[in-house]
Amino acid sequence: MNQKISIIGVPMDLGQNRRGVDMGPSAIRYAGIIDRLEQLKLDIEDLGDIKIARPAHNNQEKVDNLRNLKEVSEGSSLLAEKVDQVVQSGAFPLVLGGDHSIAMGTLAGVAKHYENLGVIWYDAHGDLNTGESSPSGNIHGMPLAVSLGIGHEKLTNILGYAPKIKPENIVIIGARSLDEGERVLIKEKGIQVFTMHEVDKMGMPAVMEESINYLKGRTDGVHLSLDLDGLDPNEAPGVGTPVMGGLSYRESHLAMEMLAQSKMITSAEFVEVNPILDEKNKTANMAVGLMGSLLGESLL
Ligand code: 4U7
Ligand code: MN
Ligand code: MN
Ligand code: MN
Repeated sequence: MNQKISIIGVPMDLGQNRRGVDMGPSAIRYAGIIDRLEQLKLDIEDLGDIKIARPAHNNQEKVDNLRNLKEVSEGSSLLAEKVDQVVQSGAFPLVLGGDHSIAMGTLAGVAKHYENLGVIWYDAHGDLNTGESSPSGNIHGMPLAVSLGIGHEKLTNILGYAPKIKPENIVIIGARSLDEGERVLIKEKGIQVFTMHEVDKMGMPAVMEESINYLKGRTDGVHLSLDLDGLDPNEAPGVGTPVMGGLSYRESHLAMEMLAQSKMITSAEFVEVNPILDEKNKTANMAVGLMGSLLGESLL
C-alpha cells in the first residue's frame, strides 16, 4: 500500500507582524507540491486550508505580551483537531504554513499519538520564548516552548493536555539567533542544538547523522518542523525574519534526503514562506524541493 500524505494549509499570519505569510500555502501549492509528490507514487490528499480569523482591529492587540493570543490559539486548535484526525486515519500529515505559531497546533495533534515524539526544529531561531522573555510579543517565536508546556495556558493547553513533547526529544538545527531567555531554557532543559557554528565545523552529513542516531534510540515518531528562515536569505528571501549566515539549499536538500533514508519522520510542516517578500516564488519552490526530498524523491 502506498503511503497516504494529507496536506493541510494554514493561512496564519497573526503570530507575527508582517503581513503576507498567510499566502504561504497558496504559494507552495502554486509551486507544484501536489504534482511533485504524486510523481513519487504517493497517495496525496489535499485537505485545503484551516479557517483562520481575519481580525478587523489590525492585529495589534496584545494580552500579556502575546500578540493576537485569541486568534492564534483558536487557529492552532482547529489545526490540532485536523492533524489528530489525519494521524488517527494512518496518513502522514504535511502542514503548510503560515507563520511558525501553527507548530503548536500541529504538535498538539501529532504528539497525542506517541509516547516519545521526537522533534527536529530546523530554524534560524529557537522559538523558545514566552510572553515574559519575548522581545517582540510575536507568538511565532514561542511554539517550541509552548509545546514543552511553558507559556500561556491558552497555548500550552491546546487539545487539553500538556506538555506535548519532552526536552530530551528535541534537536534544533541551524540556530543563529537566540534570545537570552532561550539560551537559559536550552541549558536548563538540556536541549540538543546544532547551531550554524556546529554545522560549519562538523558539516551537514555529521550533524544529520548525530541527530538521527540521537533521536532513533529515544523516540517512537519524529516530527520535522522546518522554518524556511533556517536557509540563508540569499537563497530563500521570502521569509519574515531573515538572519544571514544560514543553511544552503544543498545542505538542506541533503538533510532531507538523510531523513528520508532514516525512515524516521512521521509528520512534517514547512512554515514562514512569505510570497510578498519573495522573489518570483523562489522560497516556495525551495520548500517544494525540500518536501520532495524528504518524501523520498531522489532515492533509487
Ligand atoms: B520564527 C525573535 F526576537 N526571537 O521572539 C522573537 F529575534 O518562527 C524572532 O523562527 C522569532 O521565524 C522568530 O521575536 C520566529 C526575535
Ligand atoms: Mn525562524
Ligand atoms: Mn521558527
Ligand atoms: Mn521567521
